[in-house]
Amino acid sequence: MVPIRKWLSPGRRPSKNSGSHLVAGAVRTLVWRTRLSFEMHWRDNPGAAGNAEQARRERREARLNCRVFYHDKCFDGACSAALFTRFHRECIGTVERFDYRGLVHRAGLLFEESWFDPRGENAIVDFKYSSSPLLTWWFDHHLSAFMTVKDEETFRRGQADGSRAMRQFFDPTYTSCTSLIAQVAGARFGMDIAPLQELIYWADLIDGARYESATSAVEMAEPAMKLTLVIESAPDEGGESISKKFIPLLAAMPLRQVLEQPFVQSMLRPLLEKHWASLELIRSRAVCQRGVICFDIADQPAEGYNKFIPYYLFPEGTYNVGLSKSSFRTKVSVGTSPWTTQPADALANIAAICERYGGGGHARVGAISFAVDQEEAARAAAREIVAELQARS
Ligand SMILES: [Mn+2]
Repeated sequence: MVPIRKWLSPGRRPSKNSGSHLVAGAVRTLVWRTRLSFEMHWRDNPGAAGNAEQARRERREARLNCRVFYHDKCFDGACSAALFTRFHRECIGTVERFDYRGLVHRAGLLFEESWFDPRGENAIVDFKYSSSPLLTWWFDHHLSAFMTVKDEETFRRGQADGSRAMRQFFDPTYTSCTSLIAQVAGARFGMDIAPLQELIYWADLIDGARYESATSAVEMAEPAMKLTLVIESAPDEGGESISKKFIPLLAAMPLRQVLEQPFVQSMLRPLLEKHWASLELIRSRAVCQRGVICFDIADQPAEGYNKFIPYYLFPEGTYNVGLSKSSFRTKVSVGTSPWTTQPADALANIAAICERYGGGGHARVGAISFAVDQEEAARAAAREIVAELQARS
């Protein structure tokens, strides 16, 4: 039998001096008496109470769960999970609870079948497809969305026979997964997405790295920029990424209000201090000659820096070559300014340059990793690449 003390929880005990609390106290006594009579009834008819208990358990289990897998430590990933949840609540309504699991890219299997909830719904947003029959929802905009041919065939079959046509959506022409979900929710499910325009705008801008200037990318004046810094760089708490804490907030309030949350402010402060310190360090080392910005900060190990800092310091630079060191590698980073006025066909292929030194990347940015103790080899490579890029101008 439940002890009476449990019903009269101390935190909710009415105070003696307040009139409204006297009323509350009377109501509480009434509730208490009703429960007491139920309790007595239960003792007299244990069979009836057993049935009631079983019915309660069944009701509880019938409240379905949706497990949402999302791209962890990514602004668009967190926004996608937030928008998906709001869409599901407003337009679908088949589940009562949502729980979230962040995913990161890694070698080997990305999903384990046991992660999917076999009785509720399962969703993946802003991350690769899974051909598990337990996958209900999927939204993605990455070109490399399918890990295997079988995965892609499973997806196409579900679209062709209509069984998943209104549950799984893939369109790599979208800049962010957030904007893809918004488009589908609005056009195909009738959701009012007008209140989410701010979220969609910033997810597109940040996931597409379409910053209007190095100043906006480095000074991070906009709330969305600071939120991205926290979501992507704040250290884990209790072995868990903090991006999950943002999901209930992102589609529920303006971004400025998310930023004002005390837990966000306390995580932001040390990250901004590190950011400004790395800006000053690079400022003290960097030079720009013949269109190439170069700097060497390998003597001050750190876990990364904002990659737009070189163009913030030298807006006239076309390329940058940086030598840095972290706990696990010495790195030569090579990049092209996103704001360069040079025609695309005149620009160097950075991936090809980095590949010659055992590194790789994309046409505009790339990197070469060296072992922590191979600083001199990394420095020599950086010097050669600077000379090669300067010779182009
Ligand atoms: Mn994305």
